[in-house]
Order: sequence, then structure tokens, then C-alpha cells
Amino acid sequence: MEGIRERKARPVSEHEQPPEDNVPSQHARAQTGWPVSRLLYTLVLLLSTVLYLFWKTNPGALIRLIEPWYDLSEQLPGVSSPEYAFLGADEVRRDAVVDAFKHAWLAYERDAMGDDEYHPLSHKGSNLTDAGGIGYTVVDSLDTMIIMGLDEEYRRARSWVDTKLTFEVDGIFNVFETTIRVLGGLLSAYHLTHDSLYIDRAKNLADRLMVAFSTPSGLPVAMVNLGTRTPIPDTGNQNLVSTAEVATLQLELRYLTELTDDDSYWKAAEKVMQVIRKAVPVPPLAAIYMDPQQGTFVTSPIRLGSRGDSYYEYLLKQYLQTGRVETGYREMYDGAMDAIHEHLVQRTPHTNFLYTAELMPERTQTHQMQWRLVPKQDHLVCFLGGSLMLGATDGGHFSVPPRAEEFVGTARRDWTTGYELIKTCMETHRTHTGLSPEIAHFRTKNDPQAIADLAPNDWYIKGSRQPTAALDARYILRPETVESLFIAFRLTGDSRYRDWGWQIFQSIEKHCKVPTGGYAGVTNVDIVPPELEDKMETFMMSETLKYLYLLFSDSSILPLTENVFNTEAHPFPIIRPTGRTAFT
Ligand code: DMJ
Repeated sequence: MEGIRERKARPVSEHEQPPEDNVPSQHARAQTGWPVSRLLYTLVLLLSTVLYLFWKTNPGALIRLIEPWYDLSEQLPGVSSPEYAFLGADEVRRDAVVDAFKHAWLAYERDAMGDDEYHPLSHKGSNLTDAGGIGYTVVDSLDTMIIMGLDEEYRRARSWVDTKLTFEVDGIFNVFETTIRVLGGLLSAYHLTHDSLYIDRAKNLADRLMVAFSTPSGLPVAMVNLGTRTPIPDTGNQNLVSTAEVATLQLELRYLTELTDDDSYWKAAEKVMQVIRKAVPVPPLAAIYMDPQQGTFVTSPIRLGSRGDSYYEYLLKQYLQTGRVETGYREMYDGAMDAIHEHLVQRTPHTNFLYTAELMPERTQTHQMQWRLVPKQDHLVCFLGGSLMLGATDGGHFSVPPRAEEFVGTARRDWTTGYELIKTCMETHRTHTGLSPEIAHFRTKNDPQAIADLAPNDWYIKGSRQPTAALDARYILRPETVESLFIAFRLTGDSRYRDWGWQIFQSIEKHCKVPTGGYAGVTNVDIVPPELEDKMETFMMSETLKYLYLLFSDSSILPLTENVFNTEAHPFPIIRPTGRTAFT
């Protein structure tokens, strides 16, 4: 510094840049003020530091802060390009899914043909009752074979239905499961083939199931003895019925009426919806249990997972099934979606993942009723992502991909939530196996450090680190995420959904495939190699592989605007509106 001071100054011309040495001293700068560029630079630096520190401590809040501006852009979440997408087949991936189906089916056919369920590790089948089975797996798989063009396999399965299938079984069967899998399977096989064999069997089954509806309210009891045609209440559950179960029979019964011209099925199905419409509280969030004597909701958890899920799914799909004229269903659906957004939709504090929490009823010490928000989400809820996107586009009736201006009212909100939920469901596949657990728990703002340690990305699997994993850690070949990916792909043509579906398929191939044939669930998605469970759920062939196949297929196969999929992935046609379509 001394040296600088001692140097002699030389005169500087007007156009000459002052040499470094001639930069004014601190003192001089203070006198003349900072150049504007420096001031700006300092401000930007300061702002960036503040933003960085804010993001470090609370990233979710920052994203929420910028979201309103981000939202103003025309770019729709979940869509890469505004251009119309040609949804041609991805033949290599599609054919790999067909091979997987054959690997599953041929093992079942070899070891257990006709049995309700298949155990791929012990190479055995089993039935739901001691009195015998009702073709659970065969019937649930028929339409997948038809859709995949597996003619030989289908011919043998049809022959089994023709010669062996009987519902004259003196055993107790769950009304909901039998309806969505067996009745639904028969009806979609009819839809795809027009083979009257299936109407005949469907009517025979439905006539046995109808006794379930003979309650004072019209809400069906949980079970029936198909052979004796006796309704069997669920005594282990205080004779209550679950909301999803009573409200997920409607697409099947309505289509059966359409095919047989017998109104009784449709009337029974619609009566249930009238009872629910009357009983549903404000805000319209449905508790998971109802009383079939009174036709009322019973204080019980509220959730979009088990015992709640397909109630919401069928509100939308009943509206779609009859050509979008039954606005009563659409109103119930929209009301439910508003309430879900207001009370159940949550975000994780650091990673900003969107999920739907559950509400648990509790009594306070002074015996007041209150609801506790529980930050957990069943794998089952992953159906909702695709469902919300489907509802937002009024059943796929928008451009592909949709244009921002096509959304009115709450449609854009639903679309965005749907996409974000799919992203969260994909996040729950970030496990050691790439498979997602049965239940994901999410971190909240005030969780103790122990939870934070378990959940670096704001979510975790309860018990997955215990020697014997909790049931939460299982993956039982469920379809809900790939179901949503299929719908999102059809609505956008965006290849990200195919890539995500392919990732899931590869994880299933790697960890669930049994070399001797069939697929098995895993007991803990976070252990490699995983321990396998000796069961291949029927929805592996009816849903998971069907949705994967459709995800990689040409979009002309079963277009969403002409078909409605029941909750077990069985496609039914859209019914022309008639005098029956009067739920407004
Ligand atoms: C299926 O049987 C149906 O999708 C049902 O609605 C709920 N879950 C299983 C598959 O996970």
C-alpha cells in the first residue's frame, strides 16, 4: 500500500481507461458513490444468498412461493410439448409385457387351471372356499388375453368357462370382489367378443349376488353364499359395509342391464348411490364404513385408500359410462374433489411432494369428537393421479395433449394435482428394489429427528428396517401406479409416462418373476434380493400387465373416450344415454 501511495500520478485522457493503479481509493469511491452495476451485482448476490438460505431451510415453501407465477405460463404440468402427439406403439416394450403375461398365465395353467388363486412358489392353486372356486383367476384374465391377441391361450380359457365354470357353490363370497373380478371379467369378455356365453354366465352370477341388496336401506351386505343365495352380513365388522365396496358395483350392474334389458340390476345399483348422496356429510368426504340398516355413514376413518378408494373412482366413471349426461355423479365427484383438496391434500415440508393424508376420528379427554390428520398414503391411492387427469379432461375429450385454455373451473387444479400425485407415486418406487410399498408415510413439519433420519426425501416405510418387516413394506403386484401412467400417457402422449412404466416393469421382472413360472409379491421392497410371498394376485394378469400393455400400445386400442374401465381394469363400452340415465 505504501508503494501505491508513493507513485506519481500521470494525467489520463478522457477516452483512456484508467489503469488499475489509478482506481480511486476507498475514500474517493465513497465520495463519488458506487457505480450502478456494482450496486446491482451486490443486490443480486445478497438476494441469491437469502433465497439459497431460505431454500436450504424450507424448499417446499420456496416452490409454493414461485408457483403462482410458474402457473401463469401456458406450460401444462406433466406435458413436455404442446404439439399433438402420435401415440404409436412401442413394440419392443409392449411385446416384453406380452411375454410376461405368458410367463404368468402358462404357469398358472400348468399348475392350477381353474383354481381361484395361484401360489407360484409351491406351484399350487387354491380356492376361496372349501366348497370350491368360481374361476376367479381364469375369468379375471380373459380380456387381457383377448386384448393381447393370445388366441390359443384365450381359446383354452374360454373352453374352461364353457365347460367347467359354475356358481352353484355352497360357499361364502365377497360381493364386491366377485363383482369387480368375475362379473366384470365376464362382461368385458362379452364387450370384446360379443360371445353370448359370457352374458349367460354373467346373468347367472349376478342373480345370485342380488340377494345382497335385500337390506332395509338397499346398501348391499358384504357377502353372499352363491349356492344357497343367502346374504351374509360381516359379523366380524359389526355388520357394517365399506363405502368403496357398496359403491363399486355400479358400472357392472348397469352394463348388465344394458345387455339383458332387465332393469333390476341398474335399479339396485342406483339405489345405493341415492342413499349415499343423501347420507354424505358436508364437506362431502365419505367415511369408510356405512350401516346397511340405516343407510348412514358410521364414524370411521376418511381416506382414499383401502375401503374408500373406488367410491371416488366410480363417481367419475358412472358419469362417463353413460355419455356424460348424468350430471348428478359429476357433481358428487366434483364436490368430493373440492373437499379432498381442502382437507386431505398435503405437501411434504422439504421436497414438496403432494400426497393425500387420512383423517382419523378421535375422542378428546372431554369426549369431544375430533379428526386427526395422519400423513400416510396407501399404494391404492395411486389410482387417483390418473383419475384426476381423466376427470379434468372430461373423460379424455380434450386435445392430446390438452391445451391450457380447454380447462375451466377446477379442472386445471385437478390436472395438476393428478400429475403431482403420479410424481409422488413414482417417488415411492425409489426403493432398493424399485418397487413401491403397500403404505408410504410422509414427514411433517414438526416430526422428531428420529423420523427425519428415516425420511431423507420426506417419506419412509414403517418397519422396513426391522428384521421382520411390517405389512407396509410389501409389494403385492398392485397396478395403481401403472394404471395412472397409462391414463396420463393417453391424455398427453408424453413419453415420460412410458419410461416410468418401463422402469416399474423392469423392477417387477427383476424381483418378482419366479424362474419356474408366475410372479410373486415381495415382503419388503427395501431388501435385495427380496423375500418372495407365495401368491400371484389375480390383478397381476387382469390389471398390472394389461395397463402396462396398453401403455405401450397404439392409442387406437380401447380409446378412453369410448371405453370405461372398471376398477379391476375390465373395459366396458360407453352406454348411449336412454331413459335410464337419469341420475341428475
Ligand atoms: C383391485 O382388485 C382393484 O383395483 C380394487 O379396486 C382395489 N385394489 C385391487 C388392486 O390393487
